[in-house]
Amino acid sequence: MEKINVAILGYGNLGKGVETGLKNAEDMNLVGVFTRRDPSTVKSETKAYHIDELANFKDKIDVLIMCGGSKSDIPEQGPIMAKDFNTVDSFDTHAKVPAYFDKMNEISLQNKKVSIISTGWDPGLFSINRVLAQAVLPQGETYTFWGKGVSQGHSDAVRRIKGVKDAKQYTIPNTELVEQIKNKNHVEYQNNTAHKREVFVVLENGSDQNEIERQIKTMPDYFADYETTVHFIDEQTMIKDHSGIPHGGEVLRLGQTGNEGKSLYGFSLDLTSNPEFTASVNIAFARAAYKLSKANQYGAKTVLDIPIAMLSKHDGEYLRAHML
Ligand code: API
Repeated sequence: MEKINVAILGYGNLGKGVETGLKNAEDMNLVGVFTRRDPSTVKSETKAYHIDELANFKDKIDVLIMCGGSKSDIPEQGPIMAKDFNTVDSFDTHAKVPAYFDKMNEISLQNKKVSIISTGWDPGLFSINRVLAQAVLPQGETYTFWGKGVSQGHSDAVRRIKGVKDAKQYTIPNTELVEQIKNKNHVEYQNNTAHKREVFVVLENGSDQNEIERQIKTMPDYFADYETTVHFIDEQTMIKDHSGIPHGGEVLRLGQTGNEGKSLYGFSLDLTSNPEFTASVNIAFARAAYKLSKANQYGAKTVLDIPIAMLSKHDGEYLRAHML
């Protein structure tokens, strides 16, 4: 079987997760890990190369899985990489997805590439379920709950603030609202009032605690609209109490099907490792990116544009016989 050659750009938690996850993808081959750091300092299992060496791999990589953060890495790297590679990314700043899509679409179309943007679980699997639930229950309300868990996007955004050495952000849902919906009662819901955010920060020596707290709480797209609590802790406490990266949540839709009462649609995830699960989703979409490029279906796509069968390593005949 001819394998799909993939490469990883960025070797943080997500990049590591992709490297691990690829061990379960026998139809894929990991060409290498590419990094902005000195490759000799990167502790990957696969050979690491400097990002500048990507130019020598244009014909050797079928899909580049971009594992950087959404705050600054992906918006910068995406448009550059889409010139030379089919790409998959987990850009998760919901408010900026439409503009990012347009940019990636223009570049990937020009260069006959496929760029699947904003994969993962939210945006990603949750988005698919929001659309599905609304399509089958048009009379109703959709609710998304995250956590309690560590949002990589929010944690990364805090780590980018000057003076912050390390940070973890927990998203905490209002579980009373969840219970009410599960009892088939509609509730007043907005993302930012149905969740609180709790941030744990380790400061660099000499940084201004009040200023950093202000920057976190006023950060648009991430914290400004939420009730946010910030705790300053030392490095030891971070390691002892906050080493895990669990997450999850659920998409619920409560809808009226006719005269016979309400139906509850639910999709939930309980993740021990947010980055490893996100990576597994990215890998499945990398497979789809490869198939789309073979079918000359160029341009930017989101998870909503991809036929489900393209995510599977199995062909249509197998899926009809065993999965339908
Ligand atoms: C939160 C959600 C989940 C984010 C999931 C993923 C991540 O606030 O917890 O960054 O971990 N937005 N995009």
